[in-house]
Amino acid sequence: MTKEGLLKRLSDCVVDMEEDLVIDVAKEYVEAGFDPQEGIMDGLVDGMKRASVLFDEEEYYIPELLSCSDAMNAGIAELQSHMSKAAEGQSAGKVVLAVVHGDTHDIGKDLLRIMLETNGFTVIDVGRDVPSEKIVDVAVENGADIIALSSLMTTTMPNMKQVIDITIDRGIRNDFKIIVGGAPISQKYADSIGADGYSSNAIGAVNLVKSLLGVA
Ligand code: B12
Repeated sequence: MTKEGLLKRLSDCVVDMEEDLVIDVAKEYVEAGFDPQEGIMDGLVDGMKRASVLFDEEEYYIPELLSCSDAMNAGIAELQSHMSKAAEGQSAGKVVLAVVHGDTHDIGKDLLRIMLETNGFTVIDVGRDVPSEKIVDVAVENGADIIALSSLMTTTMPNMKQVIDITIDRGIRNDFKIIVGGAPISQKYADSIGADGYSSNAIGAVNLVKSLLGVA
């Protein structure tokens, strides 16, 4: 089967909630010699995006979405096992990653972690629904280079600004580069809250972190 055909099957497995079949298709995809990272982004994540549209159209509800994300995660685990992590002690930089307070959407965050780790960054994943003070505390404790914030809801977006404001109040704003992302976020919004960068997707986020840290 062609690469496009296999990517479409990976995407379909997520939409159709095929948690077992997705593993077989993922194996077939890597055995055919195709890039696992592309399999994640152009196959599995594409499926999650299609599922999101069905949710918006009220064809899928929360239980279906959760089954789709289970299928996506099963596929990611299989593809990730074929992606090499950078050797220990060779970290390209330290990223503290969190979904902001009030928000439990962590699918995008988890993807970001995988992409950053496979590109040689050390990621301290603080989780989802994390109080702003805690995110800053963890960044300070770990001497982070980057704070990466995710928000999927318009109601929780202001908590990104809250994190930035805490670093300003504590006089440590220049100790970190702060980047933001998530479906409702835009470059304009990132600029308006004084963030150092924004990207609409996980691969763009890796390039953003690389450019902010001057890593080739
Ligand atoms: C899946 C989903 C869920 C799942 C979440 C499962 C999980 N563990 O994450 C479940 C079913 C549990 C859920 C629950 C809820 N959800 Co919901 N959910 C979604 C949905 C359909 C898809 C989100 C998703 O996972 N996308 C796929 C991932 C891969 O994309 P992503 O997260 O955007 O991440 C990518 C980029 O944005 C970027 N990125 C992400 N973070 C970052 C960070 C940085 C630094 C950078 C650079 C880039 C970056 O890279 C990622 C990979 O490419 C969205 C609709 C949508 N269109 O987004 C609604 C949506 C976000 N949910 C919504 C709502 C309202 C809720 C609920 C309140 C319940 C409800 N009534 O539906 C609860 C929220 C509870 C809470 N307090 O958090 C609304 C939010 C509306 C708003 N106010 O803005 C949305 C928009 C649906 C809608 N149209 O109404 N949800």
